[in-house]
Amino acid sequence: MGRNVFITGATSGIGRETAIAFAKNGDNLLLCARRKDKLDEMKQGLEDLYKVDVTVFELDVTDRAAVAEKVPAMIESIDHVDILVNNAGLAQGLDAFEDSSIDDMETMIDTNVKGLLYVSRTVLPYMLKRNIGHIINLGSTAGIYAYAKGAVYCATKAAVKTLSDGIRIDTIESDIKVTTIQPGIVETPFSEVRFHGDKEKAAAVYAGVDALQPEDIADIILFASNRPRRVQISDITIMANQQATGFMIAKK
Ligand code: NDP
Ligand code: 8X3
Repeated sequence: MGRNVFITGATSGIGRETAIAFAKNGDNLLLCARRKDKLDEMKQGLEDLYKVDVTVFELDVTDRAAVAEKVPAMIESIDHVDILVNNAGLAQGLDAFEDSSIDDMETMIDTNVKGLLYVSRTVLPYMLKRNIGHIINLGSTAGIYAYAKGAVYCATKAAVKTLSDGIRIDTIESDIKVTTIQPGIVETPFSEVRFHGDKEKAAAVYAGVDALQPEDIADIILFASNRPRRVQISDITIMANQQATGFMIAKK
């Protein structure tokens, strides 16, 4: 029988490809994001193709009250969650700290840190009740190596890594696993979101780089989830072949 996999931010990029990878593996999905039309399309496509159960719901992870109201109801409707992939996240702006928009800073902190906390804090008690579960958090090489003009984004991803470690410590007596996935440059709509819709600026980020593709990361997330019960992968860092640290990339 397939596992129940809850993925946040499933409408695009890494989250979308991760949903596809788990569906291909025969797992059932609980998917959320803000764009309900895209979720509905995914539900239909994945159920038709892979004959798995796909439940979708609109959720803004920064909305604490909505997380508290909707997530328990959705979990109870599918019985339980085996795996939570905290993928919803974004960067906003690429500016020197002194020029950065405080609104952008708050959006990154609210989404990447507080949103992940709201969802994890709600899901974890359900996992603890069954003494089994796996939380997989999307960190980034940006959380390991700060880069110019990315101080707040990098800080949010460093926080993801530290939160994962802290939750792993606090659940040590149970069979809960916690994994941080730390990708380098992955070609997704991430940069278009970062540059507030400026497609030209976004395309320049990936020009001359054989960037990671979202399905590369999805494969690795699926691998981490498929280890025997005794095996807990704490962190995986994945870079493009042309990449050496967070922003050190040899462009061709
Ligand atoms: P995308 O922009 O393609 O996808 C981001 C996803 O997050 C979308 O599905 C979006 O859905 C969702 N999302 C954003 N804000 C919210 C919110 N408030 N509530 C619910 N869902 C939300 O980017 P990526 O796939 O590249 O990014 C996915 C994760 O991977 C992020 O955490 C990112 O930081 C991380 N990452 C990305 C890397 C890259 O180079 N691309 C490298 C390392 C890590 P919707 O708009 O429908 O809500
Ligand atoms: C997102 C990718 O290149 O901004 O984590 O570090 S990057």
